[in-house]
Amino acid sequence: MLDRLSPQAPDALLALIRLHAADPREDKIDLGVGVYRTETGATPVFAAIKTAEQVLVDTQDSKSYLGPEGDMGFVNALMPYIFGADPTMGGRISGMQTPGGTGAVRLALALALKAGVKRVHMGVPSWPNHAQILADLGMELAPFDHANPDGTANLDAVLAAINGASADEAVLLHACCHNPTGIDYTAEQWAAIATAFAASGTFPIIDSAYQGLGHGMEEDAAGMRAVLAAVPEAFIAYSCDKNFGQYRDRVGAFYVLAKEQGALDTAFSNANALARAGWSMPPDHGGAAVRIILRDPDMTAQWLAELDDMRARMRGVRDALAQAGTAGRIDLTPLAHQNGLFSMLPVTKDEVATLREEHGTYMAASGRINIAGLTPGNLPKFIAALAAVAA
Ligand code: PLP
Ligand code: TYF
Repeated sequence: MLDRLSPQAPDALLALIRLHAADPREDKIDLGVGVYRTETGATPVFAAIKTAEQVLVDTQDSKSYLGPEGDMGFVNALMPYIFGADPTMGGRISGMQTPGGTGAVRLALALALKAGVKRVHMGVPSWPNHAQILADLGMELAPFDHANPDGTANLDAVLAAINGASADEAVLLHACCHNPTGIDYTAEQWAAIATAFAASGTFPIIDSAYQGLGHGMEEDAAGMRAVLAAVPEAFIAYSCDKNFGQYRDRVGAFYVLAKEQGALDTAFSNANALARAGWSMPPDHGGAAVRIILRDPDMTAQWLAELDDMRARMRGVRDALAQAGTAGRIDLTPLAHQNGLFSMLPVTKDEVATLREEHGTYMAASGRINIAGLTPGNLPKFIAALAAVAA
């Protein structure tokens, strides 16, 4: 039977991890997979998480099953950070825990499919897994251009998608720190997007995987909140894997905004059934650590300070790149106005290969770089390599 299977390409981003690890050059530079790194290239566990994990070890008295919804203390403690001062919007938002943001995106799209959505409009390029999950669910992807050639977000394209979508279609947006471009909608653009969703009745699915890595926890949620304030219904897929540094512990949540409580209950009875058929229950540890942090003011302050440091360091790298001006034909100045872990460089696949082979500099074939892979130590080398290759 197994001979009926054909080999599949590995995840290109995850494959880069191995390629980089196998490179013996000491001055190699890893700008591949999206994890935060310090100035010394480390991806440490947050101190606030370490403290919370110790509390968890000391106080957890059972590892018995919870349920498909996971740790509701975690799910609810996050809500003020995501949704603001009225975190349930008058009892219209509820959530459940998922295995990472990936599980949340999967659940959002599977539930949309169950509710009759067959086609999802999405700005491209996007995180590659969005398209893979849609394909796996047998849903159609209707792509539009996320950005204009001048590096601004393409408002006309997203408005056309929202206004043109039919009742069996949805529009998927990144809440902030767009992966892979770093190009986010401005506040004015979000306002126009919210108005279009409200007027058209098109269903919004919002993926928030990087809250706090752009301009701040509140600032990064503002666009999404503008949409939620304007619409009757929406799905939100959330990840804590970047803003709490929990990557491998797979911490995420799925939220639904509905017209009223009865609709929420029905939505979650369906979401629970989908979760049971997929992973049964989410892993507990990382979500429990987040809950412990968010219920303790000191740990919360420590977490927010660590997030501030991450954000400031990435801003510093962006500013340093922009100050360099150009590298060869590449204009680096737009990177200062982009957000989060990623930006795209206008390099060819061949140039990406040359950067890797001749300069030990690893990035996605698309030209996406992980800003946090750059440090004061390797930035001059990176700019020189880029100038040499993209002459
Ligand atoms: N959504 C986007 C846009 C992402 O870039 C990622 C990747 O990290 C995810 C969701 C999934 O995150 P997680 O690692 O929590 O599954
Ligand atoms: O885009 C990235 O690098 C992150 C991490 O299948 C990631 O979002 C990459 C691929 C993947 C899961 C997470």
